[in-house]
Amino acid sequence: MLNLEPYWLPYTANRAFKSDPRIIESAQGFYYKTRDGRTVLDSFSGLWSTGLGHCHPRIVKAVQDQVARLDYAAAFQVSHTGAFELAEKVINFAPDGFDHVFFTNSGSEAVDTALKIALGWHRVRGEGTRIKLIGRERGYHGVNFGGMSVGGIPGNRKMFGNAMLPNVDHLPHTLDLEHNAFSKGQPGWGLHLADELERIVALHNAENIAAVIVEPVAGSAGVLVPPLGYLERLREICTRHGILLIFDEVITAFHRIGTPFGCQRFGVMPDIITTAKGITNGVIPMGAVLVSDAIYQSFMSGPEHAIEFFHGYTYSGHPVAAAAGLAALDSYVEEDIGSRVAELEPFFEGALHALRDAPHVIDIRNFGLMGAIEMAPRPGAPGARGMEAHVKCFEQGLMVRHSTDTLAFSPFLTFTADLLGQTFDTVRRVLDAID
Ligand code: PXG
Repeated sequence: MLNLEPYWLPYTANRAFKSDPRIIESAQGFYYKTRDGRTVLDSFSGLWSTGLGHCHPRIVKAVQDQVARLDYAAAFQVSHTGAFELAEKVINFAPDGFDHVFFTNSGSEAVDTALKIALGWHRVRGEGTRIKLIGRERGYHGVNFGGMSVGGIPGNRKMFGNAMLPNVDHLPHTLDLEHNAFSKGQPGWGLHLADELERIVALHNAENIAAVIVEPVAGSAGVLVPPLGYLERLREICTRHGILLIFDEVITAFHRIGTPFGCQRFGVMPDIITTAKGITNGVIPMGAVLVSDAIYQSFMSGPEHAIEFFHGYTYSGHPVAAAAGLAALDSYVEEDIGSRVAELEPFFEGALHALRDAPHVIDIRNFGLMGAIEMAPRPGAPGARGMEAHVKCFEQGLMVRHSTDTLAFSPFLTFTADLLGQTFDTVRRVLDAID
């Protein structure tokens, strides 16, 4: 008997889970195998992480070889080949203007690292009054104190309300079902919400503001797609006021919305990019922060023997993670993943929006291979319908992600139109069956 009690599961209804556990034993390609021997189609690529498929042979081999050759190398004042090779590959993968990579072990750490880089950058340039950080309502930037503070999902904040970083403000989010429900791709309504940044700048004064951080497409909040022109407007306002723009691309990088990084699809370049997940195809934990040469060089002052940025993790650039990253990045290129996503996107959009007339559905949103179906909450029990849909889908052989009453989809980048059809047939059956 497996003892379920000692493990405190993350972001999980522990008591409900332990009375009806869903335990995965193995995975291959598009499928999980459960402990009780059932096969489950994964509609979420792990947790937005495993776009190339589970147990990708090239990545598995790279990890196996690496762990037997160099399991770990001290990360401070010493390094190893793989970290440099991966940094170069990430830079070649990224848009022009990103020249240096700081490695972390998760998206949360990438975000807190980026916020510290932003604060440090202003300070080393003599603008140390710039300490205010601007996030956005319904944004998700991980669970560490910086990311939690700039994040804007109420449930993630309420238990820690008074412990947040103090110098933070938030832009409004851009979802308004009255105006942009059932938009396919970018909504035409909502550009004016970017101008709220001008109001925030006027209130706090640009000289006090370090950075604005947003997800190009908000993932965790249930796929909130930026209105047409919105990201361009944020870019323009940040540039005008000397504020750094950080794109949190933990989800949107590595072809999730088609291009290698999400910013390329929108044609809007931030100053700093955070990423994680797809960098190793989710196989070994890793995150990264990308910056320009100008930002990096600003830190490269003072005596040469002195540390320039007092920040880093024991496992920054871990050899096994780096090996997984190198294999994943080669696979994105050699398997022509960008073209495959572009081909799949219209099928995904069609299959998703075909559920518009299904019971409970009040909105459907999509961009690239990110999609969400929002259901009306059950009166007096928000989240109950979403949880039931998740459990019922799992029982019917489909792994679906839900947050409160929104179902989110992150199909494999190499998925097929047939399997998309199968995915949404199951979802429709389940929506038909639940109250
Ligand atoms: N930023 C963004 C934009 C994210 O999506 C993080 C930071 C934090 O990453 P780590 O690696 O610390 O978890 C994330 C993570 C969901 C879901 O269901 C989303 C995330 C993680 C797990 C589930 O939407 N995003």
